[in-house]
Amino acid sequence: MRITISLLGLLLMCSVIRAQVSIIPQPVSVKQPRINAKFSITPATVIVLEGSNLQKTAAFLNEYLQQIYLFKLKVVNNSTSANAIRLNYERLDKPIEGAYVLTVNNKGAYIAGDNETGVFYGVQTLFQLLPVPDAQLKMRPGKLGIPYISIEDEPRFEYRGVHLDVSRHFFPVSFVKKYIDYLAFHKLNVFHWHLTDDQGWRIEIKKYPLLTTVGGFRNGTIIGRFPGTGNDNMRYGGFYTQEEVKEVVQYAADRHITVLPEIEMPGHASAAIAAYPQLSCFPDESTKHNPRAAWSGDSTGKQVQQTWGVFDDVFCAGKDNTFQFMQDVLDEVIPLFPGKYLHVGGDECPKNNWKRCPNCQQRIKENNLKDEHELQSYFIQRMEKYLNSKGKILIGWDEILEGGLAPNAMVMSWRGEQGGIAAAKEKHNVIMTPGTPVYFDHSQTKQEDSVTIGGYNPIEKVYAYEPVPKELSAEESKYVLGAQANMWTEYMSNTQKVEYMLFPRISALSEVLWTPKDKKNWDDFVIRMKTQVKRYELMGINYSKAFNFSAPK
Ligand code: TNX
Repeated sequence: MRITISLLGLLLMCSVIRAQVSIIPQPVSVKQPRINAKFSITPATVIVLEGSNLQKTAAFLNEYLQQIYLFKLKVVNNSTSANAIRLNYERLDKPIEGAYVLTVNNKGAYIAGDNETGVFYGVQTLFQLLPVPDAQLKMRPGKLGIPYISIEDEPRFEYRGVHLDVSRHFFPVSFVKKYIDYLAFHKLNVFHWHLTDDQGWRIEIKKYPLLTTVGGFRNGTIIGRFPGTGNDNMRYGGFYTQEEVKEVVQYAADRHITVLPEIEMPGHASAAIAAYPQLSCFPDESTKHNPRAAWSGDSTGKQVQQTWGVFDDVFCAGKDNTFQFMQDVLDEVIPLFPGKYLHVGGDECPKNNWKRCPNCQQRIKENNLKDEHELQSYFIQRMEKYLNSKGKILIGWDEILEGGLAPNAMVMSWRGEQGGIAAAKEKHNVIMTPGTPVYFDHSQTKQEDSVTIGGYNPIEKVYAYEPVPKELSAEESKYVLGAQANMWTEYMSNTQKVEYMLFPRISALSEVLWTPKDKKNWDDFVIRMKTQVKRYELMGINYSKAFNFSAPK
């Protein structure tokens, strides 16, 4: 008992000396003076733009202050006041993308990035130094005390991604923007937008309007876990116009996030085929669906799928029309996305149709291909040539290794890490997205109260993930550009569920991707998460409570 009391006293003393800061992801270096001094942000504080092009970043800071604390600051170009937050640049000669320093002392707050992204991240960190009012916002401090501190920070990996499948379920632009905000808050920088799949084509292509008017809608959806207990018999769908896509891409760019579009080929093509049956090896065959799953409406002809899984009706690799179509689609997609990568899927493409398709067999013969796996490789390589000629780098799921990797392709390793390891050894860049532990469609608790796809990826497992496999040498490890969590939405029909699956695991992921390996510490993370959860509540986020960060250890 006595020990507990004196320990408590010691803890209290410490907290007098140093305010507990809870920054996620944990920065590279955080130093606090041994005094509990604070700088106060009040409505009289000014934001000083000492560097160029920082108006937007200042506006973000103001937006946040307005939203949470109901006041905004004046933005000026110079001031000698100590009641100021200064935004500037440092190390312009040798910049590290996203690096920044943040200092708070008797001269006010100073944030300097190596570039604009760095300043933006510094501001994200500043948010986390502010006191967190309670979620009901009963008490909004008019004076925001932030502790004296000195932070130096930079990301561990250059690729820090989260994906969202908008085909299985469709989410409005407003939610996609929110999702992007969540990434930005965690200093993540790639939003992988999975735009096409068997259950819906979600991006407007002007040359092929039926892709969205027909391929963007299905006549029903199975109820419950596959094969389901029935079909809801409700027409379901939606798509993004090119104008909306541009809006999302700009919104992301303003938050220093690149949008990586995925246009699936040659598999997961049912929705495109429903719109343009000629893209199939067998245009006259009706769409096959699993007889165990209930079907809604017409089951003849080509149909958008109403259930989940892998389907045989894929893009025909024998017909030149298919390639023309794909190129036309890419011609419209490429200008919408300024990033250097374009994802072409390449996963889960059954070869059954190609085996019995005379055109595909002819293509195999003409090109001296060994089998249908090499035909898939031919398909991807042909698309790669096209993308490269337009200045884009092709990304594919790890199946693109089968039958020979396209020469400049980057690989997303999802079936474990083996594909990633093999690709890195072949000197190809790699993004690690292994199902265990970074598939966020898997359960976070063994007793989920709604249906998930299965699996078990609790936050502890996500936190413990190390993206660079032991099997790689130091040289080979350089090819691992980062990692990504994937959000497949078969069992997420609404935005609340997506948030529930994303949070709090996204916070753990951010530390996997940002924080130096030797600075990661689960116990410390748990302590910081207590505050992070309050921020979730403040932002009105629906998060999973599977892990209780407040429980005594
Ligand atoms: C596999 S990961 C898929 C997706 C599914 C997901 C479900 C990948 C490249 N393909 O089509 O939605 O599993 O976890």
